[in-house]
Amino acid sequence: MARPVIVTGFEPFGGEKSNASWEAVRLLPDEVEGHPIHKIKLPVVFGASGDIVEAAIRELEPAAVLSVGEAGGRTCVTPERVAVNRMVARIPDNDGAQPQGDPVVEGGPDAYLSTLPLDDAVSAMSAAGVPSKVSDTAGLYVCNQVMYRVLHAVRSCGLKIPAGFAHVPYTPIQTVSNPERASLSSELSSAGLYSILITSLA
Ligand code: PCA
Repeated sequence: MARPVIVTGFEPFGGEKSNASWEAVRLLPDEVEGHPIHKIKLPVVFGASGDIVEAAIRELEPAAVLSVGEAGGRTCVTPERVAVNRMVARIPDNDGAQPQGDPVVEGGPDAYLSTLPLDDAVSAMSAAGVPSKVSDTAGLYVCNQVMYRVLHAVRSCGLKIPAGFAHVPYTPIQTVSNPERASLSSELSSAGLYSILITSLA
Protein backbone atom coordinates (compact mmCIF):
# COMPACT_ATOMS: atom_id res chain seq x y z
CA MET A 1 0.00 0.00 0.00
CA ALA A 2 1.41 3.40 -0.98
CA ARG A 3 2.12 5.91 1.79
CA PRO A 4 -0.84 8.13 2.62
CA VAL A 5 -1.27 11.76 1.73
CA ILE A 6 -2.31 14.04 4.60
CA VAL A 7 -4.87 16.74 3.76
CA THR A 8 -6.11 19.05 6.50
CA GLY A 9 -8.98 21.59 6.70
CA PHE A 10 -10.34 23.71 9.56
CA GLU A 11 -13.40 23.94 11.76
CA PRO A 12 -15.43 27.19 11.49
CA PHE A 13 -14.11 30.42 13.02
CA GLY A 14 -14.82 34.14 13.02
CA GLY A 15 -18.57 33.71 13.51
CA GLU A 16 -19.07 31.56 10.39
CA LYS A 17 -21.21 28.40 10.52
CA SER A 18 -18.93 26.45 8.19
CA ASN A 19 -15.35 26.63 7.00
CA ALA A 20 -14.81 26.59 3.22
CA SER A 21 -11.56 24.66 3.67
CA TRP A 22 -13.24 21.67 5.31
CA GLU A 23 -16.14 21.78 2.82
CA ALA A 24 -13.59 21.41 0.01
CA VAL A 25 -11.41 18.81 1.78
CA ARG A 26 -14.34 16.57 2.65
CA LEU A 27 -15.37 16.38 -1.03
CA LEU A 28 -11.98 14.94 -2.01
CA PRO A 29 -11.99 11.21 -2.88
CA ASP A 30 -10.42 8.70 -0.49
CA GLU A 31 -7.38 8.11 -2.66
CA VAL A 32 -5.22 9.89 -5.22
CA GLU A 33 -2.75 8.15 -7.58
CA GLY A 34 -2.94 5.03 -5.37
CA HIS A 35 -2.24 6.95 -2.14
CA PRO A 36 -4.95 6.88 0.55
CA ILE A 37 -6.00 10.43 1.50
CA HIS A 38 -5.91 10.92 5.29
CA LYS A 39 -8.20 13.89 6.04
CA ILE A 40 -7.95 15.79 9.32
CA LYS A 41 -10.24 18.60 10.55
CA LEU A 42 -8.12 20.96 12.68
CA PRO A 43 -9.27 23.33 15.41
CA VAL A 44 -8.68 27.05 14.74
CA VAL A 45 -6.39 27.15 17.76
CA PHE A 46 -2.74 28.21 17.86
CA GLY A 47 -0.53 25.40 19.12
CA ALA A 48 -3.11 22.59 19.19
CA SER A 49 -3.65 22.67 15.40
CA GLY A 50 0.10 22.47 14.80
CA ASP A 51 0.51 19.68 17.38
CA ILE A 52 -2.18 17.56 15.68
CA VAL A 53 -0.73 17.83 12.21
CA GLU A 54 2.82 17.31 13.46
CA ALA A 55 1.78 14.11 15.27
CA ALA A 56 0.10 12.82 12.09
CA ILE A 57 3.23 13.52 10.01
CA ARG A 58 5.44 11.70 12.52
CA GLU A 59 3.08 8.72 12.71
CA LEU A 60 2.14 8.31 9.03
CA GLU A 61 5.34 9.44 7.22
CA PRO A 62 3.15 10.68 4.37
CA ALA A 63 3.99 10.96 0.67
CA ALA A 64 2.71 14.57 0.66
CA VAL A 65 1.00 17.07 2.97
CA LEU A 66 -1.53 19.68 1.84
CA SER A 67 -3.07 21.87 4.53
CA VAL A 68 -6.00 24.06 3.54
CA GLY A 69 -7.64 27.13 5.10
CA GLU A 70 -10.37 29.63 4.30
CA ALA A 71 -9.39 33.13 3.23
CA GLY A 72 -12.48 35.33 3.16
CA GLY A 73 -12.11 37.95 0.45
CA ARG A 74 -9.95 35.90 -1.88
CA THR A 75 -11.40 35.19 -5.31
CA CYS A 76 -9.59 31.97 -6.22
CA VAL A 77 -7.64 28.96 -4.91
CA THR A 78 -4.27 30.24 -3.70
CA PRO A 79 -1.38 27.88 -2.95
CA GLU A 80 0.90 29.71 -0.53
CA ARG A 81 4.58 30.39 -1.21
CA VAL A 82 5.89 30.95 2.32
CA ALA A 83 5.22 30.43 6.04
CA VAL A 84 6.86 32.78 8.54
CA ASN A 85 7.86 32.18 12.16
CA ARG A 86 5.47 34.72 13.69
CA MET A 87 1.91 34.66 15.05
CA VAL A 88 -0.21 37.82 15.03
CA ALA A 89 -3.97 37.54 15.61
CA ARG A 90 -6.47 40.27 14.64
CA ILE A 91 -9.22 38.18 16.29
CA PRO A 92 -8.80 35.63 19.10
CA ASP A 93 -8.50 31.99 18.03
CA ASN A 94 -11.29 29.54 18.98
CA ASP A 95 -9.63 29.11 22.40
CA GLY A 96 -9.38 32.86 23.08
CA ALA A 97 -5.65 33.24 22.39
CA GLN A 98 -4.50 36.37 20.54
CA PRO A 99 -0.70 36.34 20.12
CA GLN A 100 0.92 39.59 19.00
CA GLY A 101 4.22 38.60 17.44
CA ASP A 102 5.35 35.42 19.22
CA PRO A 103 7.32 32.88 17.18
CA VAL A 104 5.55 29.72 15.97
CA VAL A 105 8.62 27.67 16.96
CA GLU A 106 11.09 29.25 19.42
CA GLY A 107 14.49 29.31 17.71
CA GLY A 108 13.08 28.03 14.40
CA PRO A 109 14.07 29.43 10.98
CA ASP A 110 12.46 32.79 10.10
CA ALA A 111 10.53 31.22 7.23
CA TYR A 112 9.94 28.05 5.24
CA LEU A 113 9.17 27.94 1.52
CA SER A 114 6.43 25.59 0.31
CA THR A 115 7.80 22.44 -1.31
CA LEU A 116 4.68 22.06 -3.47
CA PRO A 117 5.19 22.61 -7.23
CA LEU A 118 3.34 25.94 -7.11
CA ASP A 119 3.50 27.04 -10.76
CA ASP A 120 2.70 23.57 -12.11
CA ALA A 121 -0.20 23.34 -9.65
CA VAL A 122 -1.63 26.65 -10.89
CA SER A 123 -1.26 25.46 -14.50
CA ALA A 124 -3.06 22.20 -13.64
CA MET A 125 -5.85 24.09 -11.89
CA SER A 126 -6.24 26.41 -14.88
CA ALA A 127 -6.44 23.39 -17.19
CA ALA A 128 -9.11 21.92 -14.90
CA GLY A 129 -11.13 25.17 -15.09
CA VAL A 130 -10.40 26.27 -11.51
CA PRO A 131 -9.38 29.92 -10.99
CA SER A 132 -6.11 30.01 -9.06
CA LYS A 133 -2.99 32.00 -8.42
CA VAL A 134 0.11 31.66 -6.20
CA SER A 135 -0.17 33.75 -3.01
CA ASP A 136 2.86 35.43 -1.49
CA THR A 137 1.44 35.67 2.04
CA ALA A 138 -0.57 33.26 4.18
CA GLY A 139 -1.11 35.99 6.79
CA LEU A 140 0.11 35.55 10.38
CA TYR A 141 -2.92 33.82 11.88
CA VAL A 142 -3.60 30.10 12.52
CA CYS A 143 -3.17 29.08 8.86
CA ASN A 144 0.37 30.44 8.60
CA GLN A 145 1.15 28.72 11.91
CA VAL A 146 -0.11 25.34 10.58
CA MET A 147 1.87 25.76 7.34
CA TYR A 148 5.00 26.58 9.36
CA ARG A 149 4.48 23.57 11.67
CA VAL A 150 3.92 21.25 8.67
CA LEU A 151 7.14 22.32 6.96
CA HIS A 152 9.07 22.28 10.26
CA ALA A 153 7.86 18.73 11.04
CA VAL A 154 8.61 17.49 7.51
CA ARG A 155 12.13 18.94 7.77
CA SER A 156 12.67 17.55 11.29
CA CYS A 157 11.58 14.07 10.18
CA GLY A 158 14.00 14.17 7.24
CA LEU A 159 11.13 13.65 4.79
CA LYS A 160 11.80 14.92 1.25
CA ILE A 161 8.20 15.36 0.19
CA PRO A 162 5.91 17.96 -1.33
CA ALA A 163 4.27 19.84 1.52
CA GLY A 164 2.49 23.15 1.87
CA PHE A 165 -0.71 25.08 2.19
CA ALA A 166 -3.52 26.50 0.06
CA HIS A 167 -6.24 29.02 0.93
CA VAL A 168 -9.70 28.78 -0.62
CA PRO A 169 -12.38 31.52 -0.86
CA TYR A 170 -15.69 31.53 1.01
CA THR A 171 -18.37 29.17 -0.30
CA PRO A 172 -21.48 30.78 -1.86
CA ILE A 173 -23.65 30.08 1.24
CA GLN A 174 -21.25 32.20 3.32
CA THR A 175 -21.89 35.22 1.09
CA VAL A 176 -25.70 35.13 0.93
CA SER A 177 -26.08 37.79 3.63
CA ASN A 178 -23.30 39.87 2.05
CA PRO A 179 -23.38 39.21 -1.69
CA GLU A 180 -20.54 41.65 -2.41
CA ARG A 181 -18.16 39.06 -0.98
CA ALA A 182 -16.30 36.78 -3.40
CA SER A 183 -17.02 33.04 -3.29
CA LEU A 184 -16.19 29.77 -5.04
CA SER A 185 -18.18 26.54 -4.90
CA SER A 186 -16.80 23.75 -2.71
CA GLU A 187 -16.79 21.52 -5.80
CA LEU A 188 -14.45 23.89 -7.67
CA SER A 189 -12.21 24.46 -4.65
CA SER A 190 -12.05 20.70 -4.13
CA ALA A 191 -11.20 20.11 -7.80
CA GLY A 192 -8.41 22.65 -7.34
CA LEU A 193 -7.04 20.79 -4.30
CA TYR A 194 -7.16 17.53 -6.26
CA SER A 195 -5.13 19.15 -9.07
CA ILE A 196 -2.54 20.30 -6.50
CA LEU A 197 -2.27 16.73 -5.17
CA ILE A 198 -1.96 15.17 -8.64
CA THR A 199 0.76 17.67 -9.59
CA SER A 200 2.60 17.11 -6.32
CA LEU A 201 2.63 13.33 -6.71
CA ALA A 202 3.62 13.35 -10.41
N1 PCA B 1 -8.41 30.48 8.00
C1 PCA B 1 -7.64 31.16 9.02
C2 PCA B 1 -7.50 30.16 10.13
C3 PCA B 1 -8.46 29.07 9.85
C4 PCA B 1 -8.91 29.30 8.47
O1 PCA B 1 -9.65 28.54 7.81
C5 PCA B 1 -6.34 31.74 8.49
O2 PCA B 1 -6.28 32.10 7.29
O3 PCA B 1 -5.39 31.88 9.24
